[in-house]
Amino acid sequence: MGRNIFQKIVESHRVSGNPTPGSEVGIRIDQTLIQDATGTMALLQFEALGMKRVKTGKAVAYVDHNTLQGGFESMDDHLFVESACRKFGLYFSRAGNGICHQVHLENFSAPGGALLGADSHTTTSGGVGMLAIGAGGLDVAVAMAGEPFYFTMPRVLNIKLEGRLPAWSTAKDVVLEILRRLTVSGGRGKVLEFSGPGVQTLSATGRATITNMSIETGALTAVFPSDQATLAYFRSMGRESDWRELRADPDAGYEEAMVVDLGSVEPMIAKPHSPDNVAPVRELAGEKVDQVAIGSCTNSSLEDMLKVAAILNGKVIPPGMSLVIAPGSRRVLRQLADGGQLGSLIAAGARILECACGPCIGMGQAPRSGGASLRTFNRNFRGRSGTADAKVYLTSPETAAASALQGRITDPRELGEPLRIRLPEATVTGDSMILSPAAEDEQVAIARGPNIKPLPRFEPLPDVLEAEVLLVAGDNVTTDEIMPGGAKILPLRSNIPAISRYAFSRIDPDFAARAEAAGQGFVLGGKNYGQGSSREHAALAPRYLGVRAVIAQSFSRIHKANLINFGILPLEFAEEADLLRFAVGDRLRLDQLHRSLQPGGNLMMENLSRNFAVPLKIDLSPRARKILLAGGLLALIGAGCKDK
Ligand code: MIC
Ligand code: SF4
Repeated sequence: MGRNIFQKIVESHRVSGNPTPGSEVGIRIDQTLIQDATGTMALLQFEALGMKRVKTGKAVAYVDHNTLQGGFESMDDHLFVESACRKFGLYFSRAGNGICHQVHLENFSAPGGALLGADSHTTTSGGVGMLAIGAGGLDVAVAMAGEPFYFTMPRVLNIKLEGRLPAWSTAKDVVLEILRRLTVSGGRGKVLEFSGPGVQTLSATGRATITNMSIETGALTAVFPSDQATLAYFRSMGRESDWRELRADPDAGYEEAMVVDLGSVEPMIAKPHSPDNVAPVRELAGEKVDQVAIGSCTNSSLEDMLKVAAILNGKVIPPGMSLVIAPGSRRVLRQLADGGQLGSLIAAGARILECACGPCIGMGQAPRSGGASLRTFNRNFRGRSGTADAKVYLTSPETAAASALQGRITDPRELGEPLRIRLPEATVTGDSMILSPAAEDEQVAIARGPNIKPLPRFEPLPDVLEAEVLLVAGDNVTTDEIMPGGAKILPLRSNIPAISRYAFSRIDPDFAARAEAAGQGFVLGGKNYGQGSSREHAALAPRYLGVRAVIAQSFSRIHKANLINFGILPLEFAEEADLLRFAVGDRLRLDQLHRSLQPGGNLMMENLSRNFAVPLKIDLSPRARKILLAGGLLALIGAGCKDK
């Protein structure tokens, strides 16, 4: 039987393991990506590994998350990242140059290559046929050191695209439809691989919108073939020589299949507060919105911006509406300026934001209290916008622009005649905002501001853990709830003692104080615990506060790997319903952990307060068990970090 695209790339990069679903494999990584919110830690970890230079083909760091610079912390961090890049051999994309995924797609993506990024939406480059995976910063630091990346081989879900999108339906509507069907956990343990005649009707950046947001299903990643549309994109970026064709064999096999008829995809919208709460836009048409935000790594390509400009051209937004637009990269912004479309956006009343993540991660533009904000982004988790009671909706740029003009949720089909935009064959090239590293023999001093605190070190796993339940959480807890972002907290990413004060603060503002008073403790959760971002701070900060185990009904992939990397035991209830038998304050005991973590070992969790015990599931690879016993990955590797 022939091979699918995922199998082909894994096969050409595999260094260990058996490539069958459920087995752990290790792959060689060609490129890495970090950004300023995850990258300071990743670079500190890289340094702690004792490395002198990165060993991956291309390693890039982007400044795109912490660009508000409301205090000294962020700029200090940026100078740290810039100097560390020069020293260790990474390319450095300067603040304002754009969102990591958009800029990476434009400048570095390579069909058939393997990219590991310290950001969950690294999957964006899957749109051009790359195996692009999001991971915690430590996994990326280890990959930069030339080590393989390990993951459990997923099942490949073939999404066959038939037909052609009708006027006003977009790639964003396709991925919203996929989320409607799969939900935020339906992609767990899977890779989404796209095929079928509909593929060729989608542009490369449209495909990247789909692979970007596919991560919201919980999938490992998503990948498209690399074909003539991909070639056209690489040509327009002046990178034709980086293109190569990549397709599944005609007789390729897949573990699962789904068909999406593009012809029947309507404009869709994700309602508050989850990306899978999807309905057709027409069902919500007429609902008032106060704010429209266009941009983010999902929808900020030149194609998206040209469509928005065409809709807004010659019109003005109504009073009471705040419209903000952040092009994904400086290249896109310049193109809009050169082509005159920026003028249309400005004249329509749009507030043009810096090319950065901005409102997507709560860095400014928080909606009004109780307000409704319609965004072209990928996540609408409660409170992520910065306003706890705001309602955030996710749509395509077309729906967003139409709604901005009406001040109400508007089905773009009401605009009548289909849009006609012309994409230039070549875009501006020569990215002076990406700095090359220094020569290997050049002396570079690393700039270290006072916000950058040493990495904490954690002790090996004891044989017995006895502590109280600090929190009982529900299903689909997001890393935004475990370790929030936003203008106040995000600048503390290089300072674990300071950021740990905010762990779980959205769920329970007293969590940090209670955990500290208890000395150590357990967190209990429902299904898909830790969905969303790759931020390892959602493991690092709880561990710093003394959380030693999370016992949940199931975990999201990246968060589970981060828990392991920082020595927090991720355990599952053998009987899901047992979760209901525990409450905050119960004293629990896990005995003979060292023996339980041996192959075939089992584990009971005693509730000393209520006098019963329940069986737990240990779903961990031999490698993960070793890391946990050592007290985390850095401890296992013996990296030299300072004591906590
Ligand atoms: C996000 O969209 O939540 C982020 C901010 O980009 C994160 C990374 C981070 O927390 O720094 C992600 O998606 O991994
Ligand atoms: Fe930035 Fe938002 Fe994309 Fe995360 S999802 S990388 S915060 S634009």
